[in-house]
Amino acid sequence: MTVTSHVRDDIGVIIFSNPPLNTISNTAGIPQGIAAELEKLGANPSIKAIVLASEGKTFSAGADITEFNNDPSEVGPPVRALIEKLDGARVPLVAAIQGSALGGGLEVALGCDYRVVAADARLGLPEATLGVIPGAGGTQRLPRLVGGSAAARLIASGRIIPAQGALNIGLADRLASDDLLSAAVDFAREIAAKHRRRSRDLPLPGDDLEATLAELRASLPEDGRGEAPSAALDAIEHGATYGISAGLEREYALFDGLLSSPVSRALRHAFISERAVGRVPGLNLATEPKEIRSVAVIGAGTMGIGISLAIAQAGLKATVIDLKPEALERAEKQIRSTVQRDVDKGRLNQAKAEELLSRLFFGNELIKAAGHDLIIEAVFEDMGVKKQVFEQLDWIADKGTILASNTSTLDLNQIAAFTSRPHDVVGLHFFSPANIMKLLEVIRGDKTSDATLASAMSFAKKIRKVGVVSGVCDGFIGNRMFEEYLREAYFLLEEGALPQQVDSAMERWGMAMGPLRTMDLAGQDIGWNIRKRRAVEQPDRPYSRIPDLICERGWFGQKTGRGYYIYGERGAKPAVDPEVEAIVLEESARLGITRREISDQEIVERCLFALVNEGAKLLAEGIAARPLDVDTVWMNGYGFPKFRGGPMFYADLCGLPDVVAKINDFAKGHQGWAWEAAPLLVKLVEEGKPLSSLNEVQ
Ligand code: 3H9
Repeated sequence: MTVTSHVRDDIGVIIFSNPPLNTISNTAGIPQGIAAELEKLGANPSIKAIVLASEGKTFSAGADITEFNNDPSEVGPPVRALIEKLDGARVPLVAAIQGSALGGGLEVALGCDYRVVAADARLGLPEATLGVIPGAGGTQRLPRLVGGSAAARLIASGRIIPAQGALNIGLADRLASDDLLSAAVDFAREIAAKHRRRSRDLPLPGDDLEATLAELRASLPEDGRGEAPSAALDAIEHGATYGISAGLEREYALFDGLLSSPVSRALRHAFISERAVGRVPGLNLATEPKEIRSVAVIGAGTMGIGISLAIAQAGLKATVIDLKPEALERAEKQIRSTVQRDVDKGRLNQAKAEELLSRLFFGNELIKAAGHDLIIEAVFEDMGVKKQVFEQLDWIADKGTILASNTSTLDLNQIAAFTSRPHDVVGLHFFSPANIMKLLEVIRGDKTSDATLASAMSFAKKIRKVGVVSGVCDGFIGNRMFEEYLREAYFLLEEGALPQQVDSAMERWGMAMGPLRTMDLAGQDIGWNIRKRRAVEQPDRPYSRIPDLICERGWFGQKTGRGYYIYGERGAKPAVDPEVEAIVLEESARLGITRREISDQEIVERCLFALVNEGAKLLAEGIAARPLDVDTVWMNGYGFPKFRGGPMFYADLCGLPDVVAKINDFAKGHQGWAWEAAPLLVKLVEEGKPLSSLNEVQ
């Protein structure tokens, strides 16, 4: 990191640099460094104004969130002291903003009198998305610049606005047409003769703040998600009522308190983990990924269509290949109608839609897969079918082409062995709808080379997915855990709960969708097929008959209008099905179970600890490298709430000794055979360590 200054005639220029994103890091001494240069320039009487700029593509991503676990009394004070220094400067200050100016970065810019922005600038106070509030004056200064209502909306949502939007609301003062620093220096010269215009001295514009605060408060979720936005609104209101000094004091206290809240810790863990999954343990960092420009997707079913769309949306070319012309025709129609829906909803303009469609090609012979950098197989989930495809791809594909399978359950090592180049084979397990879901499990086979894995991870990033590496096992990380979660949900039904109770308990806890509703959405026939296969492969493994009893009636969920619930018009709330209730009650009776009241807490603990226990087994087997990989899979592919941080993070929060004690209790209850504390959990408890201690393993 460096902070330097120089003088351009009568204008001082401070430039700070802390790659890659110029965080206002305390440990790197950024606030202290800027303050020192400010003092130096301030002492020069010939200087009439000062420009504050940074090096690189982004002005500043804000405070360094990796420092938030430090003592709260050390987090806020350095940047607050810097802003006080900016307030006390003798001459007007101009911030020159390129790329992002977020959080503490924007707060430093708000400590300047004016802001000149480059066309690519994005400004915002997204702290609430990390479970905290702006803690260096943002809740007080932004309202004075743009009005209380506009500021409250921006801060509560964490919304980021582009340069022109910032200009429109008075957050920015000038848009630089090309050289940002020269434009900022010119601007500084224009305003040099004026008095200072500190944002803290501006009168709060009169607007409908009270009504806006009431509206926003009413819209906040009642669970942990509402905590930070609600605190931000309090700080804004306090400053509007009692003046800026009181407002700042309130803001600082709220920020400091939120730093250690479980919600903020979880959201920070989610943010950091989503990025850390890209650093794959054991993968040689020097491995150059292969550049992927065009992709062939084999299979024009639901997955093939979604994958092709995701690729084209990211600006790459995709060729959908299917031997059945009618399947291709259907795929093309569906792709066009999905893109048209985006145009109709204003998410895409017509020109961009045409461009996107022009990147999609269709072919009805496998030979059309030749010449692409990557081939993704998305055909029927059957080893025989996969064998045929991969044997042919082996002679069709150019040397060095990456061969990927979208299998969700089959053995990737076996698939790789159908080719003469298993080192080029990798799994790319997309989640449906593949053009929307963020998660991509990248499956590393026993023989997958580092170059193939690095290329697959780089491809994931390119198509804007969160790629998480998983080893080979039935179900990989996500579905293997999902099966345990679901199994426990069925056992709860046998014992006394009803589908709507299990789903509501999990949804109230924060899951985007309860387990049974999820099965209705995914299509129950898929799970049924897997259970049939399991019954042959693992005949001794008992499981609940309830889902089979539903499937036998042809009730596969939403697609058949009936599953655990009855589905009416699209968008209508699914109705409870008395016949499903009768099936559940009959099954309990058949098993000789006297049904009992089951609390929401028990439902949540049994379902979640089933996840935790299986996650720990995956870690011990090396299928998942770190707990943060497991958490990222669940938060990006299974609707696990980010404000809970993923199952493994949540287990640490509950305390591993308590989790293991509960698991041991469950082992004494109904279907207790399904519970045996994972040896890794037991070992960590004995050693007094949390799961997070395994995140440091590289
Ligand atoms: C705050 O400011 C509080 C103040 O109000 C109060 C102070 C008292 N800190 O996302 P990328 C890392 S709260 C630490 O892939 P992009 C990131 O983990 C903060 N590290 O880049 C990754 O590390 P690695 C408010 C950070 O170009 C690397 O940088 N600010 C931070 O796709 C590259 O990140 C925010 O909420 C950070 N603040 O996107 C903004 N930011 O390579 C958070 C990033 O080791 N940041 N890293 O895995 C972002 O939204 C995006 O990073 C940004 C760039 C859009 C800026």
